[in-house]
Amino acid sequence: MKNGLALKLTIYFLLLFSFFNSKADDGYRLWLKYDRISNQKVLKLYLSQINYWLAEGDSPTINAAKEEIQKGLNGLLGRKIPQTFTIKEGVILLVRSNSDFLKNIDLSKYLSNINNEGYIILSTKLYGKRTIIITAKTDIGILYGTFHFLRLIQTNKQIDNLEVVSSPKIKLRILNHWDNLNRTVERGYAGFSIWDWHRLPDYIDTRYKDYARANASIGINGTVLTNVNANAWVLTYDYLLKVAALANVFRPYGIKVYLTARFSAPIEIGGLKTADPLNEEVRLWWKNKAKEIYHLIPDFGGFLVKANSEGQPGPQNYGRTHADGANMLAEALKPFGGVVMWRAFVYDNNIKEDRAKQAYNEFKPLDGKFLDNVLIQVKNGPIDFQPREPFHPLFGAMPKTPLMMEFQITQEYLGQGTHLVYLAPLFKETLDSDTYSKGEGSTVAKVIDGSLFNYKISGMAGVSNIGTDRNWTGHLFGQANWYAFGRLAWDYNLSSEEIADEWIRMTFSCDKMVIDKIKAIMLKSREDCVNYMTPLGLHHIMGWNHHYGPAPWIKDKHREDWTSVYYHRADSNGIGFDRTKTGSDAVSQYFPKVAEVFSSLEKCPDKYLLWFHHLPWDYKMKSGKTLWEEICYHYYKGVDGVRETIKIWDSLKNKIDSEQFEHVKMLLNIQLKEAIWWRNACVLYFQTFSKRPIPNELEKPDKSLDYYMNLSFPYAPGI
Ligand code: BDP
Repeated sequence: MKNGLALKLTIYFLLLFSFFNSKADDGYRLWLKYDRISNQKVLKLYLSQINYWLAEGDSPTINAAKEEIQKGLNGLLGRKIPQTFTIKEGVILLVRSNSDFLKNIDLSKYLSNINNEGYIILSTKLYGKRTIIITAKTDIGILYGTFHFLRLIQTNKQIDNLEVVSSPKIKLRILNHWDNLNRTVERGYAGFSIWDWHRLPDYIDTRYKDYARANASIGINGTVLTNVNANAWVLTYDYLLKVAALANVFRPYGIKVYLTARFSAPIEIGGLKTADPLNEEVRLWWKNKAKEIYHLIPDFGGFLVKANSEGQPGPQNYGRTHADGANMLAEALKPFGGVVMWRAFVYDNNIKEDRAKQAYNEFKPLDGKFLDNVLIQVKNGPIDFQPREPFHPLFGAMPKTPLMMEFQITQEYLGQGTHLVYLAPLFKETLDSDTYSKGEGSTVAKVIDGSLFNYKISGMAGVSNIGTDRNWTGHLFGQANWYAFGRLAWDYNLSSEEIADEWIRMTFSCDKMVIDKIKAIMLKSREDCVNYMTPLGLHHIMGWNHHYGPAPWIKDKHREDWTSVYYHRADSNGIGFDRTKTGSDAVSQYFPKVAEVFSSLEKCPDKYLLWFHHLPWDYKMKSGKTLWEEICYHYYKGVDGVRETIKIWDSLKNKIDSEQFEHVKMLLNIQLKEAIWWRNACVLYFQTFSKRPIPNELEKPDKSLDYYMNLSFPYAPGI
């Protein structure tokens, strides 16, 4: 009888265990899972090293750090790690650098290397007891240090010899949500906006705090809540109350809120007849608006503005310059410490000039004309977040105006919600590019961190990929791009590989085999995507308006600069956009050293070839192949890359969480279908000009060009 009961119980527990085991991970917890460490050796070691935690102070930020360290340690170590109030053996100590606990140790050599957001983590002895000190000049520094320390445990790193000194290289590390007030998200592929405007300010979704935790864990310290294609309504009192409620949740986590300012707001919600930035009434309206905002949100970050671009209103509607517009807003925010992030993403189809040149032409002459709380926010490349672009020529060209970076985390042009594309290599490619603006080594990173030209403020923005999907980003690997953006904004010297390594360990497993395989997939994924979409410098050949899928045939639309033929310029002679002296001469916007490389057929890297040159189909490439063959091989290589990814992924079955595995597996199958679609559509289309065969050894497209040209997607997401 007894045995029978024992057997039944065993079976019951086994079933229960397997249920929980297969119930699996829905991705909500992002990289902050804090599951018990599975490697018993590592776990035992930590348990022998960590006995207590002690945190001094009780500001909201310190309380957040306390909550995090408690949650993190208890979860990761699978045991309650108690709080203590005195130094004991094996304590994790969270205190300000001027704490009495630290009065006997000399921190000066560390402190001089960190700013107000930086932190120090040291394994040492205090009063003869083994202690790990997490310290900073400020509470937010302590919170950042706490997240760093937890990351070390999550990623199974040694903690007995720590000497971490870390400080963000860039001041404003900001997400840009392209979220509309009706909760749709422009170019969003992960559901609706997480800002529940209707139920705010009274209803505080638990997501808001988890959002703040996730961002703080990677050092993001600002968020623009609303779309750059702005709605003035967010500046009305009722909405500002809602914004204030969000700001209250984010504040302990060091995150400031910003809003997009619609330039015509004084007319739309202020009842004025004009929005002319030199009109006194208009100026006063913005000043009063700023006062109202700061009354509700004392640490409001400022405004992000898209003006005179793609139909948005702006100062040029009144014959004024971008500087007039930006300075008016800057003046209103100035007394309260706010900034204006004015976007350089401007181009006009009525101007008969290569779109790639227009931002530079507009902004370069305004260098030095902006107030000191204005940053110019520049997209990484001169066109628009394409799978690959050379760096924007404005970087390095405005020594007297702080330029900040705008990256796109949401994958508008890189497979949207279904393609696994790890973006750190794309971000790094831009940041590491040498502008030569002050001689060799004048990288884009050094322009935007302010070090090259002594900018007083510096910033990096990432267009968010976050939505209401349970796992936040739709594709699980979208989380890696959010993560990578934050890590690089903190420290652009981290390599794509290091960042991937951290994220994989926290998301999947610390098992070496798993890490190696997933890392291999991630690190090649962006190049695979470039290959099956826009190899060799091709760009802007995607679907009309929704930008979903290939459509190199787009032409004869109301705006030439939104067509594909404008960019690839394929004809019977060849393909590519001549941006050298014989063409649009966009190369001349770069510093001579760079211009020389991009202009020269010998020196121009293959990856930018058709961005800068129009070349005959039989042009001899460095590989010995003709240009036509090379284009074909790249498209096929891209598809093969996805096939290889699927093979690697399949080998992870039963090695990682089953829900994660299946989720990614299904998406990879979509990615493969779409990669083939891109390849076939583009190769068949360009073949109508090249009139040359697809090389024999390559599989032939199984559908006709007509088939691809007739596909339509009226309900594609993200518009
Ligand atoms: C393009 C998007 C469009 C944005 C625009 C922008 O297609 O939805 O509004 O950029 O950045 O990439 O303003």
